[in-house]
Amino acid sequence: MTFRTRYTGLIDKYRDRLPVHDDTRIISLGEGNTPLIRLNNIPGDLGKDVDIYVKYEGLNPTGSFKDRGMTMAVTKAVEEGSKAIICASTGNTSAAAAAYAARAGITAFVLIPDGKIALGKLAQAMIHGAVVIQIKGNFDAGMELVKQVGKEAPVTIVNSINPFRLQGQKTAAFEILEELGAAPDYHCLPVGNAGNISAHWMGYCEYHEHGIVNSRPIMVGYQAAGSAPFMRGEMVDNPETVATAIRIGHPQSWDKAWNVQKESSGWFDECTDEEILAAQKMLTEREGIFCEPASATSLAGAMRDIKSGKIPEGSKVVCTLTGHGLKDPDTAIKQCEGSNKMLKVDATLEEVKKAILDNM
Ligand code: AN7
Repeated sequence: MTFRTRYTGLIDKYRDRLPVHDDTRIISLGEGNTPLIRLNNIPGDLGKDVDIYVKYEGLNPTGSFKDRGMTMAVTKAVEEGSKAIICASTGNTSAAAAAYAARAGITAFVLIPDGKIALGKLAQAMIHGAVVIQIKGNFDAGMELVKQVGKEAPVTIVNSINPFRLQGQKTAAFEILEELGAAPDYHCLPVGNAGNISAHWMGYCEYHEHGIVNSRPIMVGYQAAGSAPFMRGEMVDNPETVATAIRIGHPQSWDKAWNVQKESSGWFDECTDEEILAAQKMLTEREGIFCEPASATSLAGAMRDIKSGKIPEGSKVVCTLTGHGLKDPDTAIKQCEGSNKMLKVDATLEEVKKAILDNM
């Protein structure tokens, strides 16, 4: 039996393509290397001959794609001598910042919208020992405050306006290209600040420019209908959606994302909360894959565009599932309220047997 080399995170794997030095102390939790899962049942359900893969970023160490960016941002912050990091967050960035700061032995300050982040994410920020600053305002307000306080206090901003974040996140595109051996025809992502779609495009372009692959995908960004500035063509002041991760009205990577759309001949679209939740449920029930609501936006949009033929049959489609379903247990349980599969019976053989036979 031969043993493989231990996987030690994406900076180690892609250090030639990332801004680190040989002696940089790398702050890693083994992020990256997430599975690209081919959907078995949903294409048939849609009645379409398409190949759909989901990149399950929820399997990163803190349960979202943010770890890819955070390993880079915190590694560089520590290299530069920073003792504290700060971010505004709809939840996942704060969870990642808290964990990587703990790993590095520095302080994390996280600004979150009071009452509007999913329970799992709040638990993560708290248990990792971040200083949690709940603001009576939304993500966009928090982001503005972080930008201002970053000028006045000795803290490193680790939101995606920190360019090292996107450097780390571009590695997801590398992994997809390596696994598929070529670019997919379409890559669909949920869009909030639009950092991730921009980072993926950077990664695709980098492998293309270096001749490692000879094609690039069409990039498609889906937003939640109540928080869809790219659809409106302008900033949205009071974004609302069940997908709290992407409850963002003033995207920080606005220009970058429009460039991605133009250069890749892609498009933006929006999904209603109902479509998002239906896609989340379909993925759990039909494929056994549990992602958080925001993540299901990529699949919700892709399914609609596949059904309409905008994404034609014969296409190879990758949907990024940005975060794990366990991040938001409340919404998951609410989705199943009134389910006839939740039974309460007496603790007797007879009752349990009846419950089984009645539900076969
Ligand atoms: C699950 O955590 O902005 O378009 O503060 O958590 O790169 O912003 C989260 C964003 C998609 C959108 N899916 O990515 C934050 C935060 C999930 C997310 C997005 C987020 P971007």
